[in-house]
Amino acid sequence: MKVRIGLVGKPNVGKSTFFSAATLAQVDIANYPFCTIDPNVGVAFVQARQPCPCQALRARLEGEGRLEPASADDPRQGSLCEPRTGTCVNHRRSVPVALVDVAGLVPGASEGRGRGNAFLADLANCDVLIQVVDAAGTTDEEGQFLGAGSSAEEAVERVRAEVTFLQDELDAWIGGLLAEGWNRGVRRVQAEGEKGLTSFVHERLSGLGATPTKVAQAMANFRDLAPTNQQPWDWDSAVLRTLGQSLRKQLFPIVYAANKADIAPPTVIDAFPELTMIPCMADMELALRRASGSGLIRYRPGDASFEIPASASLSEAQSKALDHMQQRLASLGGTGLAGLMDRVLFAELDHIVVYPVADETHWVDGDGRVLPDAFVVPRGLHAKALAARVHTDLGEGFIRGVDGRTKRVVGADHELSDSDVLKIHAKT
Ligand SMILES: Nc1nc2c(ncn2[C@@H]2O[C@H](COP(=O)(O)OP(=O)(O)O)[C@@H](O)[C@H]2O)c(=O)[nH]1
Ligand SMILES: [Mg+2]
Repeated sequence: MKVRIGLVGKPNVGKSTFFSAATLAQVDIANYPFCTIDPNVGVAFVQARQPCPCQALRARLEGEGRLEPASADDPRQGSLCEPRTGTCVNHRRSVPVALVDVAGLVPGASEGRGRGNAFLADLANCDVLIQVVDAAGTTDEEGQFLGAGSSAEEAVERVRAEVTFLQDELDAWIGGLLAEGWNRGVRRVQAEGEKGLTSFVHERLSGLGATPTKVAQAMANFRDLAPTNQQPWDWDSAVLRTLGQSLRKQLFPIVYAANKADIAPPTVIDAFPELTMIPCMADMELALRRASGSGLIRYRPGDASFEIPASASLSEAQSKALDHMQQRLASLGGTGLAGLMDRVLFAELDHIVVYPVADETHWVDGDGRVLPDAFVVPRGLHAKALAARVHTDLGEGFIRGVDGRTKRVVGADHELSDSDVLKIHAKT
């Protein structure tokens, strides 16, 4: 159950550039069965917010005199863990998420135009969306280039149109699914009351990732937004639209990548205080990762600068280009991509990273591998639910857990916190 992030937006905003940059790291595809199916699905790595537990492990081992401090030239800068996927350097652990380049946002997609149903099917599988918008306003509604030089007001209006456009498509899609069975839903309300309505909505939208919790939350928000004494069978289309919007916000939270920030009027971002919108430079991230991959520069995603190794022999043109990039990068405090992915995973989805182990003392798996797995899960996930994610048998046979840091025994409904290490005892 990997988190799936959908990249969506009108044509030519930079989705594919963003996707290439974010998924450039070489991964062993065999570990990620979901990427072999579709070239538009890739793996992106996001840095965990808390230090990897291998930091605490190192401190303990050094304190007990069982390990020498890391040497100054240690390429892993002290990290001890052996991640099965992702990396850990200086106790900064990266975790994999699935990223999907969802092309085909065109007017009327919800009615089957363009890639229509294929577009919606791609979206339905995503936990959260990143809408890439053209913050520079260089393209029209269909993504046709208008030429550079649009004013700040024009750029804001174009971005607003992009934002509204996706929301409207999603609302129309959800609204359509609800309307299709509304009469049946209404009969269930007459028979079972509010509970009937909630379970009807859940059934209609389960293909979109609706869960009872999300539907209940959406219903509560809807009741606040559209207080009405009318019975559901009397709700007019405006009330139903509000219901659809509340559901959309739960099912498809959207974070905005204000791309092409390098050529965008800086005030565009300020025009959308109600949205989570982050300036991005996808093509620069792609260029930096490629340059770093070929050894030309030293750059870590998320950094606001890069280094040029003393040994590099650069042409004058290359030096100039790199200087220019260095300035752009400094002015924005980075390309924005790493910060955006962090926001999506840890703020918008409110996920945490937890480390199941087979041994609560040494934090190893059955083969003696140190902290091999980092699971990205919703905050507060119960110990038993984590066990089930590790392996169905562990979930079914769950007896108890042991918190690897405190050594306390924890029960099935113990709520996990960020960076927890958990040993699971189960009947086999
Ligand atoms: N100025 C600028 N151009 C960009 C940026 N990111 C992408 N582009 C350009 O935008 C155009 C469309 O990019 P593409 O990724 O194909 O867009 P898609 O149709 O949304 O997948 C290409 O010419 C990219 O080089 C950026 O951050 N700044
Ligand atoms: Mg594309």
